[in-house]
Parts: sequence; structure tokens; C-alpha cells
Amino acid sequence: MADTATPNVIRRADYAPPAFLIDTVALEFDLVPERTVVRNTMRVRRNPDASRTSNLELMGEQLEFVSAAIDGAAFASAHAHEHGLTLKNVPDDFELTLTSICNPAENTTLSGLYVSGGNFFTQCEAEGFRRITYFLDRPDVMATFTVTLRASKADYPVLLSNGNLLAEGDLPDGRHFARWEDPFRKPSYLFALVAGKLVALEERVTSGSGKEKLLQVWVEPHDLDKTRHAMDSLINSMRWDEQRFGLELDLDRFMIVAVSDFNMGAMENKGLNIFNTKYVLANPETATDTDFANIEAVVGHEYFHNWTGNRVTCRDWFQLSLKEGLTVFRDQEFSADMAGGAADEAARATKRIEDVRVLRQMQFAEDAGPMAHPVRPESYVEINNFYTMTVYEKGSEVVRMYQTLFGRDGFRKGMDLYFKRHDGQAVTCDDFRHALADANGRDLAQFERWYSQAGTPRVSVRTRYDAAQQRYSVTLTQAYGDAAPSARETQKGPLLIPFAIGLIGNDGHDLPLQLEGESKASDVTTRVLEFTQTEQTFTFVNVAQEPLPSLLRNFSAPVIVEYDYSADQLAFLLAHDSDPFNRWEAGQRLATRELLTLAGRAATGVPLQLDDSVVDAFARVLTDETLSPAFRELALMLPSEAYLAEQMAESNPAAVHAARQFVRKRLANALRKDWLAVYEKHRTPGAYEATPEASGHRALKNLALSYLAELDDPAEAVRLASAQYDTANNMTDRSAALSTLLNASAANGGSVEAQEALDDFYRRFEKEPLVIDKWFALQATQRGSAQRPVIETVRKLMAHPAFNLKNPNRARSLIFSFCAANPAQFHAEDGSGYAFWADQVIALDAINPQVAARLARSLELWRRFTPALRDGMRAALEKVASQAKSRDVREIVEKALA
Ligand code: B3K
Ligand code: ZN
Repeated sequence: MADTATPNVIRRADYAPPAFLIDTVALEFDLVPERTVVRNTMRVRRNPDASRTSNLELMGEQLEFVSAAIDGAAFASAHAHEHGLTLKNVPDDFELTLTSICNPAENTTLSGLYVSGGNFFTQCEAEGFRRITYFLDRPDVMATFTVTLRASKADYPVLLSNGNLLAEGDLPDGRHFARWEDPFRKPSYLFALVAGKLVALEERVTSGSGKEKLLQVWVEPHDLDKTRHAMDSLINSMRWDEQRFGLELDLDRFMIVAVSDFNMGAMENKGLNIFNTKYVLANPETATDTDFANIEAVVGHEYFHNWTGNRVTCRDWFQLSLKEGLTVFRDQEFSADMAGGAADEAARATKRIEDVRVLRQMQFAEDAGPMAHPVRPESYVEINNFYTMTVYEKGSEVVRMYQTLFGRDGFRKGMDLYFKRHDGQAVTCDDFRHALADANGRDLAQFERWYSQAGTPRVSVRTRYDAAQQRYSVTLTQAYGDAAPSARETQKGPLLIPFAIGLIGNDGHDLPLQLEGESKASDVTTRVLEFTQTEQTFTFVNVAQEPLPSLLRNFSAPVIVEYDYSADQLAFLLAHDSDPFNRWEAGQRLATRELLTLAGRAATGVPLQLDDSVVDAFARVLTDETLSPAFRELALMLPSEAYLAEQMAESNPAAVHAARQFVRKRLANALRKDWLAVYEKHRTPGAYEATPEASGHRALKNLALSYLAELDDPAEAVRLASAQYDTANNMTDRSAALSTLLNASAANGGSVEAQEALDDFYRRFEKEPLVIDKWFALQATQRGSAQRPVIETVRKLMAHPAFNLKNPNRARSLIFSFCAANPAQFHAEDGSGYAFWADQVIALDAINPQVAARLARSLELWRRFTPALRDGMRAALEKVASQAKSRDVREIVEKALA
């Protein structure tokens, strides 16, 4: 399984069309865990648009070659090798039949065909199909598939594949079969099969044009009571895509299958989506509000791929963001519409804030390190390493900018043209951009730079008010900061940045906006400036008083805005900005600035203090009943430690932790009464409801609880948390209470209440793997103390009978949680965290390179840390570099060390 070959760099510039095309594929599987025989009959012909070669080169990995036949006659000139199968001097147009064997039982990579919990599953994106049979395993080769599955009827009563069920029946020796046909041409990465003991929640619904559709959510029998929310999310997704984009489900049947061993969230295989159980299974006792929201988002995401990804797919993997950026944008809009409808801007804003927080924390960090790459990368060693925050989240921001520029209607026109031109094709990001440009009568040549330049743009803002002339000028300058070298190479010129702006008067209301040259003020108080030069000045006229600018409203572009607001101005924006996103943003700026100053002091041992005005600004949000609870929770949550550390000239996780804790304690003590009142007021008695309102109440209440635990005397918080733990009727409240108990206990070197709750939690949910994942994660991310470093708990938990390195969810719950979500403990000065990290990356590398490579990424920003930590990080990276065998991990650590 290990790939020891020297890593080859694949380049976008080297793209060439395939020498052959495959029009139809008939697959026959004899499913046996240790030895599955696959017979693959293909109709193959030369590609008229490619240069002529005499040999057919098929990709194949970890396959045992059995036989080849052309047009029914055995073919002798077939040579199987490490990377596939070479067929010499083949005809122009022929039927090729190949037989090979694979071993799903031993496949721990979870790529290709594998066994999980005794059932068979597949994962083919990006290059897993070649682990099932020899093929032109690239997305620009599209074929129609017929699939016959044969297996023991007792062990595998359910046999599923893409498309429609053609036939099923019994065979001799207790075996049975099912034959499926997918009427749509598709690339091999969308192939899927599932076989095993599963049951389904079913629903028949009528689509927009009146056709009946069968929807199924397949799970293991004991999980059937956790499928309702996924089904509802699927039905809502169908309706939404019909209404918002006029896109209807094109198959008679749509299936979702849950599997507990899965490398990522879910996979959009045509008509047969395969999901990590984490993004399917939910009921109030086992899943948090966040889980419910994530399930809705991921079900939507995979469903939306049916058009953006499957009907129109990618020409090559460099175009990955064509489907991923667009589909993330679609799922974000879907969630926002589900939360607030099209009109409720405040409710939509909470979703926007959550998305931007992820982008800034994760994608901006990616841009600042050795893995920085454009939305459309130029090269890769292992494509699985490029399913990144940049391709997905920045890619989504790039799509969102079209909508910001052209409005919802203009965006819809562009989408319609895109499907009209490219339905059934494998295309590029340029094709998408051209469709948007042509539908809106615009030249978007400059916009192409968003796809080809890496790094986070910085926009500096200068403003000037001329009272006599009543003119207000805003000068914008764009540049990239001190970007990573890999990013710098790609930067060629200024971007087209849609820069949304409003001007706020002394009374807190928006001022009318009239740009120089316009005859009258526009009727909207937010304008999108098209900022296209390196430096550009926009002048507003008839501005009666000096305004306060509200910049980059609703985060209209994925950039960093630099403007010298005073603390008072930020407090004013936090209280008054009509743009809910920027209200939140003002609070974040205020907090970030204070926290960074404090972290700087903590690093040099200077005593910490916090100005009352900052406390007052937060107090106003806490007690402002006109704001939704969900918004208040977001506004009162301080920027994360990882984000803050990344903002420092030299990242110092210990200093950031000290500063953030200091501020939390200060806010807790100063506002104790308010936190208590909020805690009481936002309880949600009665039956659990998964609505955005109810989840907003729970979020704010649980935030209050966590602040109360910071009090100098946390006894009251411990009492509240214990009671909440015992009486909770839902996982959101129960896990929040447990987390608070753990953190309160860390300050006191351990507590009975915390230990009892932890033990109870385990006993109560022993049979629910997804909840046991939470049990591991809560302990891995808990606060530590000098007497009780968290690494010791983590090491102990590695030996717990429920721990299993082969299950990605479990590995993530303990190891990733500690290494990536507990910076203060992971970056312990003695280097213990790094040594642990190296051992785990190496152990995972031998089991599952994709998961190992994700973990490997947690040290990539090592050069930006304080010197005291850097050496330990480098040593750990070098150890991994000397021992890891997979292409996946090698690419990450070699780029980090380069
Ligand atoms: N397209 C898949 C991701 C496949 C990852 C391969 N390493 C899920 C998604 O983005 O919808
Ligand atoms: Zn996707």
C-alpha cells in the first residue's frame, strides 16, 4: 500500500486529453471480503481529439490481474505493473474485458472498495476507482455504467449501486444478485456500491414537474431512529434547488448510506451518496445543535453536487473548485435560507458569520504557510492533499463575489447559461467564469486572478472628510502581505474586489450614498464599489457630516481590511451598524486588538489589565434584548486561540491562552449578574426543538455557563452545570455542561463532579460511537494545568478499549482534537505534544495515508512560532520525513521543511 516511488509533481500546464475514450462500462462483482473478483467490460475507442498512441495505458493499484480479452478473444499483450495495465497495439474501437481481484477486508486506506462493520462500501474520489478495476481513472472520461453485484444473501441482503435497479434475484449456494443501471454518463470517481445488512427510512415525494421520487436513508438497523433529520434535510434540499436554481432531481431514486469508517464528511456518488455516520445520524439525545446544522449542510452539499459536480463535472483535478467552491456556496446559501429565509438579514448573518470565522481561522492560515495555493492549483503531488480550505471555502467566496457583483438574478442567469452550455460535460473554472460574464454582458478577464493568485489580499483604507465641500473620500489600496514564497510566485496584479461599504452618521443611522458623478443619492445605503486598481479613490458627495465608514459589509470579498478605527469607534459600530455582519466584526476587531496587546504582555511577563470601555462594550451586547440570542452568542465569543496566535509576529500559544483566559475571567467577574440572568432567561424547557431560535437560546445560555465557570469562585457554575448535566433532555445541553465541569475542574486540579459526569456520560452512551467520539474530544480539548497536562490524559485514552486508530472519526476525536484544537496544551514547551504528533502521524501513515496527511498538516506553520517551540517542531517534522512512506504525508512534511 505504501507508495515509496519518488513523488512526481503533476502540473496543470501538462493537461492533455485522454488518448482513448470509454463509452460504456459493465461491471460484475463477486463480493467476498478477502477476495473480490471484478469483471469489467468496456467499450473503448480512440479519442479523435487526442494525439495517436498505439498502447492503451489504464490506471490500476493494489489489483491482482487475472485476464484480458479484446472483442471476446484472449489478449496476450497486456502487461500489469505497479501503476496499472499496459495493453499493446490495441484496435481503434473495441470491447475490452478485464478480470482482476482485490482485497476489501485488508483495505485500511478507505479508498476503493473496503469493508466496514462487516459491510462493503466504496470511495472513489479522487483516484479510488483504480483500486477496484483497471480504468482511465480521470474525470474527463465519462461513461454509462451497468453494475451487477453478487454476494451471500445472508451476509449481504442489501446490494446497492448508482442509478436504477434493473433486476434482482436468487442464485445457487445461498447467493443473490442485483443489477443497477445509471442512465447518465459519469466519470469513474462517481461510481459507488454498497452491500450489507442495512435498513432504510423511505419517503416518496413528488418533484417540481410532478414526477414521483423514492428517497432512502440507509443505516445499520439500530440507527433507524436517527434518520429523520437527514431525510428532512434531503427533502428541503430538493425543494430549495428547484426554487432557487430551477434544478430538479434527475433520477427516480436517491439514496444516502451511512458508514462509520469514512475519510471525510460524505461523497456525492450519482444517486448513491455515501456519508460518514457523523453527518447522517441524529436525535436530540445523541446529537448537538451543531450536529443538526452540519447534517443539514452536508446533506444539502452532496445533493447539490448532483448538478454542480455530477451533471457538469471537472475536466481535471486542478478544476476541483469548479464543483467544490460552487457547491459550498450553494450549501451556505441553503443553510442561510433555512435559518432566515431570503429576507431575514439578521438570521442569515449568523450563518455568514460562522462561515467567515471558519474561513479566517483556517483558510487564511493555509494561505500563510507552505501549502498556500490558488483556488485553481498549478501543481500537486497527491491530489487528496488539495481538498483544502482554499479550494472549498475560498472557492465559495469567489463564487459569492459573482453574486455580489451581479445580484441574485444576475447570478441565476449565469448559472442557467452554464448548464445550457455544459450539461453532460467535463469543464474548467474558466468555462464557469465565461458563462457568468456572458450572461451578464461583462468582461471578467481580471476576475480570473482570483483563481490563479494565492495568498490573502490586504486592503488598506484611508478616508478624508472635507466639511466645506461635504465630500468624503475613501482611498483603497490592495496588496498581499508578506505571503509564503509559494503564494508570492503566483501574484501578478490587482484583483477585481467587490467592496461593499456604508457610511454611518452620528446618530448611528446610515447616511444616503451619492458617488461623485451621480445625479442623486441611491435608495440603498450599502454600495458595492468595484475596486480594480492597486490604489483607487471613491468620493461620496453631499455628505452632511463626517461619517464613520462601515467597510466590507457582509464580508463582500475574502480579504483582510486594514483601517485605523479607535476603540470608541469600534464600540459605536458594535452598537449601531445596520449591517449585522459588521456589527459582529466590530466586536471581533475590538477583542482581537485587546487580546493581541495582552498576549504581547503575557509573553514578556508584564501584568495584564483590560480597559473598562471594552468590558462596557461587551456588557451592552450581552444585555441588548433587541439582538437575537444566536447573534449575541457569536458576538460574545472571543476569537479562537489559534486565530489569535496566527496574528502574532511570532505565535506564542501559551501567551495567547493566558491573555484570552484573563479576558474571559475579567468579563465573567465584571458581568457576573448579567451572565446569571442570561443563563436563567434562555433555558429551553419542554421538548427539544431543533429550530434556529431554540438553538440560539441554548447557545447563549451555554456560553453564559462557560463564562460563569471562569469566576474566581466557580462553585455556583459547578452547581448549575451539574444540575444541567443531570436533567438535560438533549446532547447540546448535556455536552456543554460536561465541558464546563471539565474546565472548571482544571482550575482546581480535578473535581469529583467532573469525574462523575465523565463516567456517567461514557456508561450512558457506550453503544453510540458518535457520542463516544464526543467523550474523547471533550477530554482532548479540555483546559489543562501545570499539575495535570492534557497530554497525560490523551496518552491514557489511547489505551482505552474504545480507542481505535483505524476508525478516522475516533482518531480525529482524540488525536486531532488534541493536536489541532488544544493549542495551549499541544504546544507545551517540553515538546511532548510534538513527539506525540510525530508518533501518531507515522502510525497512521501505515494505515490510512489520507488521514495521516491531514494530521501532518498541524505543524505546517512551524516557522511562525516562537524560537522556543520551533526546534521541537522541526525535529518532529524531520522524524516524520525520515519515516513516512506515503506520497500523501511526504508531500506535506517535505513542503513544510523546504
Ligand atoms: N467530493 C467529496 C470529497 C472527496 C475527497 C477525496 N479525498 C465530498 C464533497 O466535497 O462533497
Ligand atoms: Zn463537495
